[in-house]
Amino acid sequence: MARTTHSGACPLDCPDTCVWQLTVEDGRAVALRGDREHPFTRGALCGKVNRYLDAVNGPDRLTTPYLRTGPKGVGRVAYRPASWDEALDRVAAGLRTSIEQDGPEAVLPFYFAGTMGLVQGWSMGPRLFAHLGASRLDTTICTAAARAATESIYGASVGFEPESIVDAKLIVLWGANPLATNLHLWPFVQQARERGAYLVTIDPLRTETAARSDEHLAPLPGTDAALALGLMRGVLDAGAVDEEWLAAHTVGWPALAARLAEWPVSRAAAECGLPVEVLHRLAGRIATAPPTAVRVGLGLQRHHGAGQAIRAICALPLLTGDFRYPGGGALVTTSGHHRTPLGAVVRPPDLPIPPAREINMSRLAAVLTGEADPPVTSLVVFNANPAATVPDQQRLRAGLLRADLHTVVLEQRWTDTCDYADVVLPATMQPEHLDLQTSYGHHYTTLNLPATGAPGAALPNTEIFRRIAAALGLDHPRLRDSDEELARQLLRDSPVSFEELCERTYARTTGVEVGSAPYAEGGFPTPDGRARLHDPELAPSGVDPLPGYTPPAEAGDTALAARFPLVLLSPAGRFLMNSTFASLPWHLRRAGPPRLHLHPHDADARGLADGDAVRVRNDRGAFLAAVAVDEATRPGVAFTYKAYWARLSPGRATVNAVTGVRDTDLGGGPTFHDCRVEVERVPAELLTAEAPADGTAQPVG
Ligand SMILES: Nc1nc2c(c(=O)[nH]1)N[C@H]1C(S)=C(S)[C@@H](COP(=O)(O)OP(=O)(O)OC[C@H]3O[C@@H](n4cnc5c(=O)[nH]c(N)nc54)[C@H](O)[C@@H]3O)O[C@H]1N2
Ligand SMILES: Nc1nc2c(c(=O)[nH]1)N[C@H]1C(S)=C(S)[C@@H](COP(=O)(O)OP(=O)(O)OC[C@H]3O[C@@H](n4cnc5c(=O)[nH]c(N)nc54)[C@H](O)[C@@H]3O)O[C@H]1N2
Ligand code: SF4
Ligand SMILES: [Mo]
Repeated sequence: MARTTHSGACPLDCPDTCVWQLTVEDGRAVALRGDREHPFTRGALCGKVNRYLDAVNGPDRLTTPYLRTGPKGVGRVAYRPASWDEALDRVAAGLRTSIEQDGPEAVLPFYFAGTMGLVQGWSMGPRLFAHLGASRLDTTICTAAARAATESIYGASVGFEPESIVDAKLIVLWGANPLATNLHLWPFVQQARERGAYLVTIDPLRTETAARSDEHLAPLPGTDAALALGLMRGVLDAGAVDEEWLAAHTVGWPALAARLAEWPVSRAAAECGLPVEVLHRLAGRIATAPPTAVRVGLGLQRHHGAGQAIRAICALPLLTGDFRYPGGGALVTTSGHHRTPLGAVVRPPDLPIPPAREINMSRLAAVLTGEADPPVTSLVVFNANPAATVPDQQRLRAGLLRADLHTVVLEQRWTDTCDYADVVLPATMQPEHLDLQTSYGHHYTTLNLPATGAPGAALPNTEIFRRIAAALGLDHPRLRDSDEELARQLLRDSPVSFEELCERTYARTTGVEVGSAPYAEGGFPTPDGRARLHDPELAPSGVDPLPGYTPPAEAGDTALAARFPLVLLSPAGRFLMNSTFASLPWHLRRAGPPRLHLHPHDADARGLADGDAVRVRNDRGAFLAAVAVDEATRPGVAFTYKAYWARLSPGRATVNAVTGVRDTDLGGGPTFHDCRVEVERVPAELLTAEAPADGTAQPVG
């Protein structure tokens, strides 16, 4: 039996970007394990990716194109298999009709990080649509507020070197749950604790991470900016501001100091629902125990005030000059350290690119139901499953059902979104294609070479886009670049070459060394190298140039609270990865069915007990779940995990049936957690009722 081992990268939307070893036997992927040498992977993958081959070898892989023959929204019964030629003709005809009738901006590519691979995800697809003059996608769904906020204050999404967190004396995990979502950071955190570091987690929920911390602060959702302003004031009152470092390496400290006069610790404590002593104690620790490492998660930026919250949190360690030390400062993502020339790869100088409008992906439900003018009449979805993952699901569904909307979906398996497609095209998975990855949680670049063939007629996204270009009669050479050529273009500014990566798989590529303090002497990626505590460039867009407090929008709406008393959070759970694994039996079994976690106080007030079936609703829609009564949350705050599929959920709706389309104060990000609901008991049978096999059941809303 021919048995070979291939190193590659986990493609999922996770800050860890693990390097793995894949064993292939007779052309089939048979085993997967974490690379033992990689400094961040350290020999282990997470639980959900230990079972990644369930997804690769699953009987539900798409192996041929499909064309719709029946109504939209009823499921796979409305489709028939087709050849690539026939499918590509249909794709090209749909795109041509949109362009002829409403201009190229009527075409919208919709994609995100189903694969973090820069080749399959972010190169050829966006390039083709840019050349067509299609609407450009503003890819806001995950980190837009954090990106805008860190670009404002630090010049880019940069921060302390994550492996150096071992040198921190105080670690603050702020709106982050690494035991579920950034697992490989945890051993470094533990190492710091063995050396005496104190660990504080700030999260409205008592997550597995919060439970294993030395201290857990549970603020009211969406109030982090107030908390950060209060902590800054506490640090100032303690006389711990490093005036010299601030004067040398930041701008705007006098203005921010004046702002802090408005933020006595007691005001901040009242705003975020925490005892004032708790804030004093944490400010005292920050004042006296350098270095402090503030690892900021992405959960807290899914509130309306996210941009200001991230700016305020990122300002905090500047005040104490903590960036002077290895492992000191703040870190939201490492993305800004990786200098990939993505713009030039998507829009190469020799390829004509017409100007085009930009469309915010988080607003898709509104865009498809009237917000866009000219309307979007062609939607091409890849690396995303919007029917499950974007807010305002019912309205989105109405948009996707539009008879005049031509939808093409590139997928590995039949997702919720495929149910609304005119054409479904089968795509390859990571062991079957070439890709190149940086990371948003560490400093390494990884090459993933194909290790097996593809099932049936599945093709890499890149090849599908090259064929769509040809079907449209476009013959510019840049639309024929091979995957290897795209990888070489992406590595243009990298210290490592394609050949070296073929040998070594991964390399540290950012120039920031482990154990270093990259901003000890300033040198932030702003024009003058100084961090911006005051940013006048924000004023024209109506944003306060100083870090301030934008209260939650829906969660802070007291009138609405009378009808919808519960604030609902929907963060990531351990066993699913967005919606990617939510149709696989092992993963679904481990994750369990959708549950609504309620504090005993809120459960009692409604006469609800553990296991009861409830409808969770607001004016936008509803989903069904079983109640879990536990003290992981505070009264008035409920939570459920994101990422289930509507088609496989009771009532055919997910949590995104209740989340709304509303932008963050900065960056145009989504506000999934800024959401109010009420719950009511429904008959238990509703949770187990089988959806009709033909998919004709309507959502619960
Ligand atoms: N297992 C697993 N891992 C994942 C994912 C997954 O689905 N499953 N998703 C991946 C993706 S796409 C992303 S973006 C990352 C996200 O990973 P994280 O950055 O960890 O983000 P979330 O899980 O969304 O939220 C983290 C925590 O923020 C808390 N939170 C919510 N609101 C607030 C608030 O107002 N203030 C504070 N302080 N905390 C708040 C939540 O309760 C949650 O525990 O994880 C990636 N990794
Ligand atoms: N309520 C609520 N909703 C949320 C969030 C939340 O916190 N709460 N989090 C949001 C966040 S942070 C994110 S990042 C989004 C994620 O939302 P999406 O970007 O829609 O992510 P996934 O659900 O994982 O969908 C990715 C799809 O890409 C497909 N895919 C993977 N690789 C390839 C490939 O190579 N080719 C093709 N053609 N397809 C591929 C997978 O099969 C999968 O179906 O969800 C958001 N939705
Ligand atoms: S999902 Fe994250 S932790 Fe799991 S294997 Fe992939 S990169 Fe590693
Ligand atoms: Mo995300």
